[in-house]
Amino acid sequence: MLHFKSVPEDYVRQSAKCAQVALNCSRAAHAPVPRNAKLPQLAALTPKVRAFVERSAALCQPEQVHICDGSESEAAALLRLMQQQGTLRRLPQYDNCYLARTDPSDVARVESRTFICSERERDVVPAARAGQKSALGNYIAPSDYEKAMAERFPGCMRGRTMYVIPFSMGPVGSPLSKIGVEITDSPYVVYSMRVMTRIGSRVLEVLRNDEQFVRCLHAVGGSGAPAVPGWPCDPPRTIILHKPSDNEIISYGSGYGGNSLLGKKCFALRLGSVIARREGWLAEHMLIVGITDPQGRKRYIAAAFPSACGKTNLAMMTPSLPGYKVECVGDDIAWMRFDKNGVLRAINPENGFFGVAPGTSAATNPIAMATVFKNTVFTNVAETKDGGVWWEGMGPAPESLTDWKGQPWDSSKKTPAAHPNSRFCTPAAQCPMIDDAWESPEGVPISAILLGGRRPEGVPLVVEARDWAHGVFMGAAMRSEATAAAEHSGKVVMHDPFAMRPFFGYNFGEYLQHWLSMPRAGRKMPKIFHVNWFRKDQQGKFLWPGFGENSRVLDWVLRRCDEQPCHVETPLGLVPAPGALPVDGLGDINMEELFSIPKDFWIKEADSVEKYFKEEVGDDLPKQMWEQLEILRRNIQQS
Ligand code: OXD
Ligand code: MN
Repeated sequence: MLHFKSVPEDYVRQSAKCAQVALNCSRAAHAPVPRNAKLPQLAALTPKVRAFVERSAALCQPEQVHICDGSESEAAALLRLMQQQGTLRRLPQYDNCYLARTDPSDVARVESRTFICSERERDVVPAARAGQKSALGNYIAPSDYEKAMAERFPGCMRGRTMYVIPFSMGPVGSPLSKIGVEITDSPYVVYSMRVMTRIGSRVLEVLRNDEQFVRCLHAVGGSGAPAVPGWPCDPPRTIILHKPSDNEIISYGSGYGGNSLLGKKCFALRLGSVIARREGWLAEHMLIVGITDPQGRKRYIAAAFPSACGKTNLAMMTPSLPGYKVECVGDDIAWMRFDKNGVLRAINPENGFFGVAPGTSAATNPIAMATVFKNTVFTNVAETKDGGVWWEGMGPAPESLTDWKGQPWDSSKKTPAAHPNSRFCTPAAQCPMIDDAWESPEGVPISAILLGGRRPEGVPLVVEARDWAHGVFMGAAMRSEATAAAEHSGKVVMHDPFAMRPFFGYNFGEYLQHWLSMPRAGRKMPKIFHVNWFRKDQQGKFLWPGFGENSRVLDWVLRRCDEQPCHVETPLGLVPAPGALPVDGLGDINMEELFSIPKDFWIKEADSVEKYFKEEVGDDLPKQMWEQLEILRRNIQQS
């Protein structure tokens, strides 16, 4: 619950009045909003939403309150306002595209300052880390949670507009969707939430039938003139708090990405995973794609890769194998639930792509390139002289550029022109290969689940799990090189189980138990595979071309889903039988090295997984995971 005891009743009443005239206020203060803009009145809010808005206004003391209706005119007004404030620059090269530059200390998710609150630490942190820092979830006690809020929120929106964003994760009204209300003082967040989720009056309508929603309170913080014009923030005091028991998310100090677009990681994954366990489904860091084979059969797969490991590229893949077609349902998050026929069905709870820009090019992801040059906000990419964008990996650098910090840049510079975690925020509906069923309320049927990461050494291109429990073990044992999406640096290989390490909303041991509990009579369990597009040879060269050529791996995966006997057993699981992976036309692929299972490497890998399980999970690790580790060890020893 928010604290507002010390705020006079009067203020609450006044803020309520404010809401009713907010658009008029903002018209006077900055952005002109068309007169015909429709404003849902505060009085028209459901009682719980209204109470949340009033309490938040009383706490944060904004100058005015604006309830977002999600209209086009509202979006246009926000864009005008942000250009006036210096948050966005229009990019005249493209249609309705904008560039934002953040404060250089507000560029990525801040995992070290992201916490989950519960009465019992064990709800969040596995047994082995009781009272210590855990790699699998930062715990905060309720009293510290309250204190963190009390130190930051009172009066933090003075002189600013408080926006109220009703949003739906998933198609509005779908039985698989969930609703949130984000309160924020950042117009950039409002505009981005409009792209990444479904917002506005139609969402409030759904709330009229069911008052359940997740309360999300976000403030950028900072006072006085911001260090970067149009980007107020408070990096030293940034904090992201989740209280699953109260369906509450609180975020202060950062305006960027998963720290501030609270529907994404905070709701859809951290709170989502808690809700999913409670209700018997799965909220996962996974892309979803539809694949049509040359016979015209369509199947869907979901895939969990850590941030910046090519989820968006796979989700938008142009398959190189003739006769195949890939269509995109989502590139980051999947909510999956078994239906009454025992089929696992997935929705993408998002409405847009918040993709990593560097590395995206006509060669690596032509579909993304065909998607992002209209109606897009780019953040922290470089700008060309003529009002276009550029990032590392897009193609040859234009002669002169302005880098992500607004400084002149040319290729002699040692620093990158675009920040490695620079992003495009673009509507999914305009992706040329968006799947026809991407907004289907019942979700798409999932035939296979892929897990993977960046593993330069030792890990084969593709391995099929022998059964569900083995697949869960593969997910638990996942590791990957660190990425720029969070505040880690360097190329360390980190444990990242299920690509969810930064996103678990509850005890990881219980999460594994939840996955293990999925098989039931009458359920058609998807097959689970581990893939690694990133294995390198002794010279540091990738052994596999990746991108569209990954369709060759998908072809094998789908044949295995049909139970075709195109596999052989290995100590790690099932891999393609010799000749079963179509590599014709690829030139010299060293299949032996690509699929080799070096004994020394795997002994060390098993040791590292054991150490991780012991040090990070301990007594909460389901015993099936220890059994699977033993099977792995035995298989490796005998190989
Ligand atoms: C993301 C991430 O932004 O995983 O999608 O970091
Ligand atoms: Mn992600």
